[in-house]
Amino acid sequence: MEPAQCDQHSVTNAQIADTFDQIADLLEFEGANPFRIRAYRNGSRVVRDLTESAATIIADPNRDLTQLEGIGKDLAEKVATLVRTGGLPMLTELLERVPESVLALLRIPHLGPKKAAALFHQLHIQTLDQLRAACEAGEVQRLKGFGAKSEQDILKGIPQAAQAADRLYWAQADEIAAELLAHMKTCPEIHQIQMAGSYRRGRETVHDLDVLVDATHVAAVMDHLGAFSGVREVIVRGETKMAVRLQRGFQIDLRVVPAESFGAALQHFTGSKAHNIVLRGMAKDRGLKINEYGVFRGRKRIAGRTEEEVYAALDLPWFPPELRENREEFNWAAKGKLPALIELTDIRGDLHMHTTETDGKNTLEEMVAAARQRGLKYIAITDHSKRVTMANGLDAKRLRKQWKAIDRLNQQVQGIRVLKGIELDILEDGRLDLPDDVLAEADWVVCSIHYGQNQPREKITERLLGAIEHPNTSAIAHPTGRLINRRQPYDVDLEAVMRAAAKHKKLLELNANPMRLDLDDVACAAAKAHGVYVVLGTDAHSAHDLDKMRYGILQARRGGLTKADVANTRTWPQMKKLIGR
Ligand code: DGT
Ligand code: CA
Ligand code: CA
Ligand code: ZN
Repeated sequence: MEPAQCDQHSVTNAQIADTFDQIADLLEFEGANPFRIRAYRNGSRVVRDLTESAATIIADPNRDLTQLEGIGKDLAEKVATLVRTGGLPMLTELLERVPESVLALLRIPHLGPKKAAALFHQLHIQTLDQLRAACEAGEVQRLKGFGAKSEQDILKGIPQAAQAADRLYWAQADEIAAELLAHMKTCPEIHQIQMAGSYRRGRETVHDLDVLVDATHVAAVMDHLGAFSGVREVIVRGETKMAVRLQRGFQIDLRVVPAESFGAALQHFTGSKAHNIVLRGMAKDRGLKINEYGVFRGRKRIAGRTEEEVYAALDLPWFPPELRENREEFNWAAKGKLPALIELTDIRGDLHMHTTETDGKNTLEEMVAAARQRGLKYIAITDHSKRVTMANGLDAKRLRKQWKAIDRLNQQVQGIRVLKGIELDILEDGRLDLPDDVLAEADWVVCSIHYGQNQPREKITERLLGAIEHPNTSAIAHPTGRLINRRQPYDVDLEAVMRAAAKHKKLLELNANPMRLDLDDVACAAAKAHGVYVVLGTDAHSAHDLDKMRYGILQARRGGLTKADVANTRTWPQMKKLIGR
């Protein structure tokens, strides 16, 4: 078979967006004009969110990318060059001045582009390892603008930056996986194809994609992978195994297996390692052997074609991949009680979203229409309260005005109920950001800590407990404040928070934003054990952000949550009862 032609349409929107992001990063490192940097970041978002391919729009003589908001003449030309040639001279020039590896320095918390540039130009630091060595040798604190304290902070931030360079958000991996699958499916030699690894298990970050193919004509499949437009280099190509690197270093591992081993290989390469170790032990106990080729008694393969058959050979049920972490899954299986994990279609309402009144991109009316279109039965509008000045947070007067608009809207729209809500800041001193009489009028009050995140554990915990004990609150948003790959959770006694939430019938959020996913999977399981219901919210800042619910669903499933464990699978009246309102 011929490898896929590299025609005009092979550069995807995500690749264009990634290129713009990379340019923005490099420009930022060089200290370029902030407006110019922002133009690339905006352009990246616009292209990424397009529902049709940019290449298609360019190919159409009657259309023009500059018709899109956020895409000017300059960016439109760059997209055209990318589509035409697959590359961009501007990026090549930037990379001649600044090696790509220095961008890792920008991922260190609080190390802005200026300081990163100083490290690069004055100490010739290009990698995180070199930076660590320089910190340990005390060279960094001698630079102008740095001190002993900032040297310590940098040293502390290096592991997080290293992880960020190494692991993509699941949502980013998903974008790549979708493009890769679409490409691979055009290869007629492939009988079955599946993603395995941490991606299939729905982990919040993914190091590499493990792709499994059932085919007999191995070379054709490998040629086809090599022709994927994102591929930058082939790392290895063997008999059945191939690994390629994409732009920005992300790796894809391909394995080609025969049909009789496909299920065994899928099981094996889905992992996790810890889950597989237990399986090997169970096989041994039964006088069997399990590996990526099948389950064997002596030399005889007794299973391997499907995962179901592989697990059944060990008297086990098929495990949803999200549960395969060797936490509770084997205990549940032994009791015959695997939980029926929650699914996206179980969700009836979304209780965390913003509008143009604060930092959202779409109006109240647009958010309601988008929610309705997605089949949601109720939503809460939860714009920021006034403490969040950066987002133009609402005071009592503006909030009441918004609620009036919601009352009017509820009389006009059919099929969806709009709740009067607020994302209420828990202030640094523990007080709530709006007066009690306002909160008493709300349908839904979700409380957040946005400021004072560096306070000591007792103080943070006390602030959250205060919010939970308040009679007019409903839930705690993103309860640990972490940003995956960027910011550690604040120091909080989650046990105490969960006990209080159970006692006062308050909910804890699982924020579905792929950078938050807060509570995480382990904390979701703990909440359930404490008898606390979890509420899933997208924290949407635009209409299409409402689609992020599925990321939260994955994390909830990893936490072993069922439909019943998640509050907003209920109708709003049922849910109100649940929280005793
Ligand atoms: P990642 O890629 O770090 O996000 O996590 P995984 O779980 O995808 O890890 P990966 O890509 O190294 O391996 C995929 C699966 O293959 C893993 O979950 C278990 C299985 N596996 C089989 N043999 C080995 C082995 O020798 N080493 C590792 N690391 N995994 C193995
Ligand atoms: Ca992997
Ligand atoms: Ca791998
Ligand atoms: Zn929010």
